[in-house]
Amino acid sequence: MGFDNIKLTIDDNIAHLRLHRPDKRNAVNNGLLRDIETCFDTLPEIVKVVVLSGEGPHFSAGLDLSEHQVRTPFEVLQHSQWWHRVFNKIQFGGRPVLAALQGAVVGGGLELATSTHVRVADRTTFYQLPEGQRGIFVGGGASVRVSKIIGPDRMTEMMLTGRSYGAEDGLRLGLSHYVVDEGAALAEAFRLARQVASNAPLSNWASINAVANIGDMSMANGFYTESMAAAIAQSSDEANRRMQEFLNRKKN
Ligand code: 1HE
Repeated sequence: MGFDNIKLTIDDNIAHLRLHRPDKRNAVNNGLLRDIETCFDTLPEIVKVVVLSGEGPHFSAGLDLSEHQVRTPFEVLQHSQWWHRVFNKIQFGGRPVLAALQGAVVGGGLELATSTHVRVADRTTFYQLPEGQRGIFVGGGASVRVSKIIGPDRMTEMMLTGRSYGAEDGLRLGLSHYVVDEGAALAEAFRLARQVASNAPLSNWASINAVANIGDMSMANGFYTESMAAAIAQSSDEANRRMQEFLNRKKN
């Protein structure tokens, strides 16, 4: 399928989705959002894991400000809900998504990055929520996702002061999971993607869906749901096979 704003390649069981508006620092316009949505809607069955990256020196400059137009409150609400729908497809689509980050991961770019499951940042990466300076508010999920990662208190401070956190700060805060040398994020994301793809698909599914859902539950509901997910994963043929393989492995 041809896309105008992304490049998609599939090699073996790993899909590579590249945001492809480098001249505009991969700012997210409607076309780019639509391409991401279509891509996740139509990934072939063989794809087990997705690597998401941005072409050029920046992962994404967030919302495309040149598409700004005065909208009614209802139109803004619907537009924001579209972003939520698309990013939910990334987070809950059933496939692990790994992001390779560099340069700006700001505003909607940070909202996009935090909908992925593993984030590898090179040392040029910086995180920022400049919405306050632009006179708007987040609308792509940051007040849920970023706030869960760094805490509502720190997100409020980040928005008020417009401060920028570097890759190492991001590691401390949980925005980055790995920090690597400049230019090395994509290779590391692919190395990790191959490792993730070798897990049992059911375990990956539970790691993505069960953990996130349980995080929103009461303790009692969380424990019950964990037991249900364990029951499904642990009673599978694949779990039996993998555990037997481990027990029967030859020790040198
Ligand atoms: C853009 C955008 C954009 C760049 N929308 N066109 N996001 C922001 O407030 C971030 C705004 N951007 C920046 O701070 C900087 O561009 C960067 C730090 C990301 C990169 O700087 P630099 O020096 O490498 O590039 P540049 O010269 O600033 O930009 C290159 C081109 O990209 C230029 O266009 P040109 O036609 O003049 O070459 C810029 O106009 C264009 N560009 N960023 C549109 N964001 C669901 S709600 C989410 C709310 C938000 O995301 S708010 C945060 C918006």
